[in-house]
Amino acid sequence: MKYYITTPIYYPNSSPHIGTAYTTIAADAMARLRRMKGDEVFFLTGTDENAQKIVRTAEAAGLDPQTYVDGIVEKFKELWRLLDISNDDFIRTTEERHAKVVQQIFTRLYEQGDIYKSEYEGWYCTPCETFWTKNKLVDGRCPNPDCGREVELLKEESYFFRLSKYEQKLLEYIQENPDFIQPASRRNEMVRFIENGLEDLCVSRTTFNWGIKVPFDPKHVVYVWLDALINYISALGYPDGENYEKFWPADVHLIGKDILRFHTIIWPIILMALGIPLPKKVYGHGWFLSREGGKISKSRGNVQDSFELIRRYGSDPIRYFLLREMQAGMDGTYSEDDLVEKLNSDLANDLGNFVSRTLAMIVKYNDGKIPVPGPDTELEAELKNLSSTVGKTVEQKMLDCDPAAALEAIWQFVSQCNKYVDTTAPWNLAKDPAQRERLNTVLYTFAESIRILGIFCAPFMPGVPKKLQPLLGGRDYFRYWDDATRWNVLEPGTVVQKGEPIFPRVDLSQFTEQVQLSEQQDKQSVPEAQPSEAAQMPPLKEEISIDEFAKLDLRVVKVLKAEKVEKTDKLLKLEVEMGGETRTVVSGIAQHYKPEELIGKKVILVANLKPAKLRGILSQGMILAASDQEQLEVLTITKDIPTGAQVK
Ligand code: ME8
Repeated sequence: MKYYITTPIYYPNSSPHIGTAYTTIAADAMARLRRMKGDEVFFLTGTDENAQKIVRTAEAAGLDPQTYVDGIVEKFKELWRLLDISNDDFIRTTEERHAKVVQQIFTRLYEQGDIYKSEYEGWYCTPCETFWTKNKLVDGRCPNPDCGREVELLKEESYFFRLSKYEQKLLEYIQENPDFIQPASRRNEMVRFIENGLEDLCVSRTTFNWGIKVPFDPKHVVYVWLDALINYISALGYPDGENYEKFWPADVHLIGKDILRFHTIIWPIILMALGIPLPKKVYGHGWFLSREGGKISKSRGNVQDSFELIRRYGSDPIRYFLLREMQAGMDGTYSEDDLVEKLNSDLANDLGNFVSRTLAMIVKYNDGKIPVPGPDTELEAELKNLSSTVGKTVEQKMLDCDPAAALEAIWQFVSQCNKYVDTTAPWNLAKDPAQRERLNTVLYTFAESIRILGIFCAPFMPGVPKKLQPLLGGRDYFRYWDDATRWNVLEPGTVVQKGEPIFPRVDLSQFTEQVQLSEQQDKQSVPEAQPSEAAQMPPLKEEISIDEFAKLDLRVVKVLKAEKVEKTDKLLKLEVEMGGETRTVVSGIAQHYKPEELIGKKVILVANLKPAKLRGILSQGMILAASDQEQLEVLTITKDIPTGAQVK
């Protein structure tokens, strides 16, 4: 079987971010699974470089567009490398192999009468690279709900593409091929849009010259969307390349919902006009939103440096979090807090602990050797059945472009594995020599479950099998998907290693403290050698004015309740009272105070600090404390000053 999957080609107008990364990671997981199933896979990604907005951004950066995009494209490639993206090709629309196909197609469509010359008078949104008619604008601005920016009036000679001619044919195609536009909710949206009538599309520009020239009329450059969509076949060597023959039509174009219209109207009509088959599926997934609610996007400026995130957590946890968080047909929410929480609960705790504790038991009870198993009981049969159900579910869910559901199924297996440990209680079996054979079966089942988990995780977190391989004796057991539903693969006698935890727990505060410290250090001039006592003192911060200080709202509050935050060593959850109002505050003081020591104390709260979620708890402010590296003391008020009083 062959499998061709694509991502959008991204605009290299700024560095890639988490949202962009989602589509690429999801496509990568699908491609990896199909390869593990033995399919011949072609996985394509790339960059969309001939956009007007690129010209503007490059100008603003004082660079020519080519130099500008060359720099950003390197960042995309580097990010994909760091995130273990296994693309087979990377297409850039400034490459000759692409431009020549676009020119060929443009000429052909012109010659057969599907493209004609006329004059365009209307509006253009450069950030969206979209033409709009006046009646579509909202308050004179871009009607795209995620944009709403200013549009520009264009009046220029242009070529037009006869979308209207194909309206009925496209509608019929969509009705007859329900799988073509997915998820189904998005299909209905597109059908309604087409039924409202398609207007011919302006497909060339004359007011700038960055882009692919219309070969027979070179003062025109081809409209960026017509140019970009063609990448899906130019990369295969259309019209006569070997890969084109082999891989077209694509199995899936995976994209975000923002660009569904281009992919399910303009693109199929280009293909219909050329008389070539349509892609089997266009899947428009939701967006990652920030916790405040807006789409994570370059223009909103709410993106976190992806390279820094990888430095902090590594590629696998980021891949896991993004894939698990975006439920089919919905938007997902991204925050670093939630990422850390998932890493600690699902990866360090559920998966990582299962691996460490079971390997430790093989080491302890059988000198690290995988034993010869005895007969199965119902417990083993149950685990085996589940592994084959999960294997099938994951395959289907990934064909449906739903990695979140696939991971959910895998985590049912993880949880069943943990239950198996608790139910079989090998620590009791080990005490009774009569139970030796049963213990061997259990230890053997542990090792097999680890092998199977390695296969299940491989498409989603390619680092996991690499970590497990040396622990299970060094052989690569993780290449074929179907081996996950086969048992008794490991050879008894194989020596396992306990190793380091495959996913160590992470505390977000370790990074925020690091950042604060390095920011402070950055602000200091190079320090002279200092006397030893002063060297202990953290450097002083920049001077501020009294007005800046006055912005801080410090208040006296009373601690009503205090408890440890589950699964953390450092955090206490406090309930404090301030002039009749109660607030929840999460504070990193658990190593210095028992919860009961704080109850009834009057302490000082930074009351106007923006609330932040820590371990899923909304913390509404911060308690003041003095500390050095070893000790910490919460600042308290000993006189009878009422809560709510200001600290100045
Ligand atoms: O539209 N959540 O490029 P682009 C999820 N060049 N996915 C997101 C996202 C978010 N917050 N932000 C971006 C273009 N994406 C055109 C495509 S294809 C022939 C031309 C992902 O750089 C999502 O896949 O604006 C979205 O469709 C794509 O990035 C847009 O990338």
